[in-house]
Amino acid sequence: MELDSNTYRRRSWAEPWKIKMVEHVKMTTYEERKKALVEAGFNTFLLRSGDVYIDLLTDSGTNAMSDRQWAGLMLGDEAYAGSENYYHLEDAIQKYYGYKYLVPTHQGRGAENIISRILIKQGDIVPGNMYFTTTRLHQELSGGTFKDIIIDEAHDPESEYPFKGNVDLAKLDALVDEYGANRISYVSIATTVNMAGGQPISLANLRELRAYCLQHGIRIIHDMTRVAENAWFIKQREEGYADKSVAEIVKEICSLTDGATMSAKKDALVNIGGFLAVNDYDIFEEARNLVVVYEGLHTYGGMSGRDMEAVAIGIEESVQDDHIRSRVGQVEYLGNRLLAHDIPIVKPVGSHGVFLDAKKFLPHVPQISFPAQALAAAIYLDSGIRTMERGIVSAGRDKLTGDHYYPKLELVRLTIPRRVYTQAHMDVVVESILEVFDQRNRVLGLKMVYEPKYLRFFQARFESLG
Ligand code: P71
Repeated sequence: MELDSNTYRRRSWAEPWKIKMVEHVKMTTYEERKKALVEAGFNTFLLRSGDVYIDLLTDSGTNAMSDRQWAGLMLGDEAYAGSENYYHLEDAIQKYYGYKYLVPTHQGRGAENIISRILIKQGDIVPGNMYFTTTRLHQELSGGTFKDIIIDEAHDPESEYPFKGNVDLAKLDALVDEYGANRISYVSIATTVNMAGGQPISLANLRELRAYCLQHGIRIIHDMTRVAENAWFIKQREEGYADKSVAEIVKEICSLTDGATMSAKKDALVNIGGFLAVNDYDIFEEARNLVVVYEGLHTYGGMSGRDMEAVAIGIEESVQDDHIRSRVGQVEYLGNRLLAHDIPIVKPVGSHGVFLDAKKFLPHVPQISFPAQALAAAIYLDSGIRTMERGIVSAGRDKLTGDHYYPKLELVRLTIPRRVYTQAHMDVVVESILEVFDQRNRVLGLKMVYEPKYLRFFQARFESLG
């Protein structure tokens, strides 16, 4: 029998790897989980991971490294200065992202601190496609004020717009009119937009933004934490990109920006690491000077040589079409199964996780009783699955009025680590969410009893209202 040459084409998003080593996970009883949850003050950040069955807290630093990356660790050159691995990392960043100069940092927020200190002056405005917690805090600590210029669709969980990470240029233009371009430090562009549910920006929108910014002399700083995932959505959804590789699209995105902060703990498939990359030599020089104050020498930032090697290899693996297809495919599998049961989630399904709409899930819990925090606690109690609040607790308080921000999006994030869990794990997650949905009337909300000053969601403590 003659087989058509297409017969062997991979049809499913099935993983392009097999498992060489396993890590056992612990199953717990309801009583054990209840005790752990009370001890953690109903905050999933405060649970011990030994009490967690499936850990969907974050995709940050929770990735499984490949055999090539583990082998790379053995090539760590732990010289204090000028480590060979620094040069490998520099090569990878130039080759796959196209940025000229590299300043390594211990993780993303290290790079955010440095670039904010360099580019933001007291009283400046920093527009961006939605805030991210650590990014905005560093902008504020440097004297800046973040302004959201993302399109309105991004704040609507029901909108199926394919590029909910896009910028509304009219919103940016209004800021330029009001404050003048010279008070705008830079435009902060994230790929993909985490707090909107892992939503992408299109290349058409980024190109338009670039033209506008060039005209007004405004820089674009790229939060490239999940750039390969953003590129995959462009390949799937944007006209003219179906035949381009993810690697080509990633490079094109980067080419439309002036510099980038990166948390390598996400896209780049490692457990720790990050960097600042810029094209302007003067900014590089200043960053290279500041990094020795906050992170470490300019050829390691906060990373060991072996960490830098793992990042360099991870960057290369992260832009392979097969890898990204399966990574996003798994997230979509989970999202589509929940949608089939009419569970309210942010649509379209995002790149790094599925986001439950807590306002719709628990309509009887007012936002001031922290519905997303309460829902994350209920899911843990049901099954030992750990998720993360991305709502009013994460949003924090307005630095001027001291009042809570009341974000439109009140979400629970089921974040999928890369190359870690199986389809069967995703099925267990669906079972648990359906169970909690059936019993949602029993979830009554929480009261905050301890509130830290910075990034309160990490360590805040709560008590149950019933
Ligand atoms: C995530 C994280 C890690 C995190 C950070 C803050 C609160 C809870 C969890 C980190 C990001 C990110 C984007 C878009 C910068 C950072 C900071 N995300 N930009 O999603 O998603 O990077 O953690 O390496 O410092 O769980 P860093």
